[in-house]
Amino acid sequence: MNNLFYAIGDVSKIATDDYVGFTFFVGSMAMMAASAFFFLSLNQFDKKWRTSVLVSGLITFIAAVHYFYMRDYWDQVGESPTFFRYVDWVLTVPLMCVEFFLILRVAGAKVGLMWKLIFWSVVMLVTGYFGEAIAIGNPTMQWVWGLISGIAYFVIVYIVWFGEAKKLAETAGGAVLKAHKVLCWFVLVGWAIYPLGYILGTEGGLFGLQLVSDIDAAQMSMNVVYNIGDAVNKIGFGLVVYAAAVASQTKVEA
Ligand SMILES: *C/C=C(C)/C=C/C=C(C)/C=C/C1=C(C)CCCC1(C)C
Repeated sequence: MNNLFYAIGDVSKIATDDYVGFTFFVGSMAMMAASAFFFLSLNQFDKKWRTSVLVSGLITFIAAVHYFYMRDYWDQVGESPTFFRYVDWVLTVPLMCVEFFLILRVAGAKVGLMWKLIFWSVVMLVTGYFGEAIAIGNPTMQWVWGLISGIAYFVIVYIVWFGEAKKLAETAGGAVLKAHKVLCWFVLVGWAIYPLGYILGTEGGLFGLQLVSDIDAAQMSMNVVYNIGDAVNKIGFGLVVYAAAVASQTKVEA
């Protein structure tokens, strides 16, 4: 049974109580499987949808590669792979913003909307990184960076739920409107998992929340929460786009 947890090229063992190592491993496999699924489905879509599904595959594939690195880092260094984590996010979250733009193109979405979303996502992640990597051991600064990051997050929530993106989705209607709605929920609920991980990972907690007693437990729970968030959001997001592509194409053919 333990053989299950030997990764190719790296023969270290994952202890049965190492939930972080376990979720890194399962995460990397899930991301790989999802990538294969999206890439292999590309031929069934016409040009209009192919790019969107391709981007779904790129998001999970980039994550898969980072998960292999993060699993090894966790195993060999025994610390949070903060750097790899944020490199992964800074590549994949802007691509999720691109997805919003791509599905809304039918309604005449402008490239400016894409750059706006990308800009705020980068602000959200860079300030988050400052809070996690640079302000470490300084709860006040972690609070400040977390707050700025949270504001950027809410700008994104606003744009997709009520702003420009919402109006375009209504113009598009049909499968696009439906997909946009689900993606909006992913951003509001699915992405909210991350600030929870951030709070959990901060020594002594944040906002007066003392959730876990010591820094090791804090880092452990943070990584498990981030890993669950990544699986839900990256694979889920991709499947929503895939389903929209299938739905809109079936309608055209019928
Ligand atoms: C695939 C990866 C995704 C969808 C990552 C999303 C990350 C976030 C929405 C992170 C948000 C954060 C805050 C809103 C405040 C605290 C710092 C962050 C970066 C964890």
